Amino acid sequence: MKTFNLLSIGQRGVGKTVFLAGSYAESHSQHQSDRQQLWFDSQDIQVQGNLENILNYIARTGQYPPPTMKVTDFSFSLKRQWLGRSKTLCHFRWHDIPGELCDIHNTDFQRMVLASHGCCVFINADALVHDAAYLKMMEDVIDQVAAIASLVSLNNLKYAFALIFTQCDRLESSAVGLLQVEQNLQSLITRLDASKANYRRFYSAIPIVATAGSATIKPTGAAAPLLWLTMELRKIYQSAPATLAKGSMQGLSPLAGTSAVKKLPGLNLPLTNRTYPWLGLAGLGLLGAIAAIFFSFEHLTPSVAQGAQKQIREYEQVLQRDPNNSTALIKLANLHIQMSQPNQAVPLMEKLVEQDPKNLDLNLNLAQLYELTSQKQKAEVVYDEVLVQEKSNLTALISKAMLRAEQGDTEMAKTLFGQAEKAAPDESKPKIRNLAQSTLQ
Ligand SMILES: Nc1nc2c(ncn2[C@@H]2O[C@H](COP(=O)(O)OP(=O)(O)OP(=O)(O)O)[C@@H](O)[C@H]2O)c(=O)[nH]1
Ligand SMILES: [Mg+2]
Repeated sequence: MKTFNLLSIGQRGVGKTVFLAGSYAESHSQHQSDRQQLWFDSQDIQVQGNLENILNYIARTGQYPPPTMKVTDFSFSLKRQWLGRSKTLCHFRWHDIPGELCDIHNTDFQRMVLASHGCCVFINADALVHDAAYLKMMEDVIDQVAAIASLVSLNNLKYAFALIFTQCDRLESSAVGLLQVEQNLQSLITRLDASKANYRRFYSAIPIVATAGSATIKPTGAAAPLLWLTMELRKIYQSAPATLAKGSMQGLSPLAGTSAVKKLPGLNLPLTNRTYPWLGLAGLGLLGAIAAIFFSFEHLTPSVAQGAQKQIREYEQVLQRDPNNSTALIKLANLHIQMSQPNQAVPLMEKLVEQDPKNLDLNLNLAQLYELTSQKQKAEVVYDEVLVQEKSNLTALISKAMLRAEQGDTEMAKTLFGQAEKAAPDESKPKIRNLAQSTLQ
């Protein structure tokens, strides 16, 4: 039976632990009160004990639990009531993490990203509406989620995101409040839509209510995200997903396949090297860049990261003296990509292309950086320019085909995939055919 790993992304105090306790409590009470068909449970005595501890703490003190100090693992089984009998559908694991762990520079978090099949993204609805600075604080989280969505989309992987708006009971009028939540989170929604991500929004409200001499949580909408996520993953994995990662990914997280990229050496521009990274051939392309954003820090200790910052300052000084120094431009772009700052690499790459417009590798790197920073139209313009210079350039043909397919222009995508297949060496033709099939299905 399948076990899905659910990642949680959310800052300190957003409501991850309260959500977990509320979700468990709601799932159980719904199941007990109206024999709810779907619910989840844990057979693990330690997990049950940890959950009881949280709920007892609330009952005893009338307060929410204290902040999480260390990662605690929770394992659950998703169950269905059927004809008076209960059947286990799948298992899932959830790590309750302290907020600061949710940082792409943290190796434990990177490992969790790679092992995950789906993720819960926590957003404080109350702060989103009432705290003007909150959206700015959320930028890192939004970048992380958008980067995972890009990685999934570029590799044609299957993944599901539950966007969980927490503390909704604090919003005065739910209708107006929820509308504001929607408006304020447009930037994330746009980026998820651009990657055609499989996501759904959930509104969780877990107030504490006092009852005779005791207190308890009264959750609403807290069980739904985990039920949806696990059912969705179950559905996805029943119809064996087409992945571009090598071999079958059965039993492994889809993102785990991309960890192959992590073994590639640090980014050395030109990134593309005229290879076709998402066909599993050697080389670094956009996938390398995205993976680097997540994973390059695995071998970057804090002192190495500091060293990179120092190098950035040094190359910036070189460019102040000599703005067209191409070595400094390349090195600096490379460092920004490694430091998860692709936006800052873009103008540098634009300058490099301006200096050497006929250099196809540089053009392709620029296009890939545009894709990475959600500037798809600009990326397509550059792919077109590459194709003017080299009409059977495989990276440009395939990348443009994927972009056209994303825009719903299946005809054009089909034509481009056809051209790519024709131009590709024999051993790559089946891969291109598979890619076209899974993209256009
Ligand atoms: N009213 C209300 N408050 C909530 C809710 N969820 C969380 N809170 C508040 O948010 C605080 C933090 O919630 P936690 O669940 O501990 O947050 P966390 O994300 O686990 O935070 P760390 O463990 O510190 O990373 C709680 O102490 C509550 O004050 C909710 O649904 N309603
Ligand atoms: Mg917590």
